[in-house]
Amino acid sequence: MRLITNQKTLKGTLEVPGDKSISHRSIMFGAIAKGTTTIHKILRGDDCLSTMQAFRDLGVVIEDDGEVVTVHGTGFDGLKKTVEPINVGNSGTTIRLMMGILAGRPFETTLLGDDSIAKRPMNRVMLPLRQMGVVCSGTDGSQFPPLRIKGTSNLKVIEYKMPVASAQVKSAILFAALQADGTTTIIEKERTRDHTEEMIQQFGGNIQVDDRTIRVSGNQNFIGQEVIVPGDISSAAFFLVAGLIVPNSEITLTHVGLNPTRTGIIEVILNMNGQITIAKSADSSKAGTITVSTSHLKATEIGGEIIPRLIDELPIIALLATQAEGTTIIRDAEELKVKETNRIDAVAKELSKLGADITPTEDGLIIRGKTKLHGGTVTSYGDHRIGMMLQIAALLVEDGTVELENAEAISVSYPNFFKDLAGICQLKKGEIYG
Ligand code: SPQ
Repeated sequence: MRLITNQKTLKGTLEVPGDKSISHRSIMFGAIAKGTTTIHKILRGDDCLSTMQAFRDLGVVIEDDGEVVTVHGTGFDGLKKTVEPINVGNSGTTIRLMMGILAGRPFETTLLGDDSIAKRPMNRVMLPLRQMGVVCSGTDGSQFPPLRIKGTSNLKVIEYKMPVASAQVKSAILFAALQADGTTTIIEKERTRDHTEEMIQQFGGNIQVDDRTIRVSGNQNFIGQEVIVPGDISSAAFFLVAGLIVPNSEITLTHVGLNPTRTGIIEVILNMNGQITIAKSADSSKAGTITVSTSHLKATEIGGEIIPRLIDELPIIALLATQAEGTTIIRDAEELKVKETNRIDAVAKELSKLGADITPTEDGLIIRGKTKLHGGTVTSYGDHRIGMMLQIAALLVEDGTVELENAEAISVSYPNFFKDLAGICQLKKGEIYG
């Protein structure tokens, strides 16, 4: 696909689609609750559609009138053995969180997905679940999907010190713990996104969180709720960076989720001298309006506890760093190697093709700025975030064209990305991308 290039100004206001992490979890909690859950502004990206289909396969009735998604909850006990394997497509969140939900169901399920899912590590979830009594394994005894998982109605409680900072692993253990007798304790390596903990409370359950220690008891009952999904800061990130690096720009993003476990990118933008203002919505302290404008950026160092709070934004932050004066260093981000693709290698390789000065390291990237970008042919490696990052990079290319291979991957988290971007670029009909 031919990308939009050579933009001299970006202007406008946009509401990005619903948060992917919260959309997945709202379907999951809707299903395991009793009663009806209505979900507004849900993300209808491919990943969340996979989660919806997974629960339909398990016998949950889910309606979508195009506005509101209604989940007729069955409780954990009402989930039924599937006839066919559950196909999670490209979605790591779906497969890992489903493992926790299935941990307490006394039947066997096969979980499979696309080529990328077949390479993502699952031992991080299987090891704690096996300690709880679940029988699970990957292909030929490996840790890789397709996975077979046989849950038990006698789940054991555990105290689990997490070896990786991962909200997916934490959430899988939490879903299993909710079906065990007694109290499970999880100690996080670093604090990660806490949407599962928040939803346990929102759906009427109890959970204790004391810094990195989380305690949750089993056999809790959940009641259906009304959920309004805030915009995804991980999707907003592409427009935040576009507004900072394209000349003569000002972009406003409304109703963006501002959960502190997700807002690391805002701290980075401020550290880099980015012009950014945030107005929290009166009705919700965890959403707000963000405005950015073209900025004279300086390099920064990113590592330590902030990493889980911006892990999915690191590809687009790397692009931001190519337009900052000085050397930016990203460290402690080895988790990037096990996302939809190896994001350390993909970012370094593809941005270098466009003229960036960027070196991959064992746990991050070294980016020297400021560089002028040029045209070329690049690939998303089937990774939505790499694809969107490359389109934002292309906006800066004055001479030549940029061709993106595997652009369709973007629909995983942002089906209308190109349409929204065309609006901000103020492209007229006929001047459209593609
Ligand atoms: O669902 P998936 O494919 O794992 O999605 C990604 C993404 O970029 O959209 C990661 F590739 O986001 C994860 C995120 O990296 C979503 C997530 C969640 O909703 O709990 C947590 C993070 O993953 P992890 O492995 O750190 O727990």
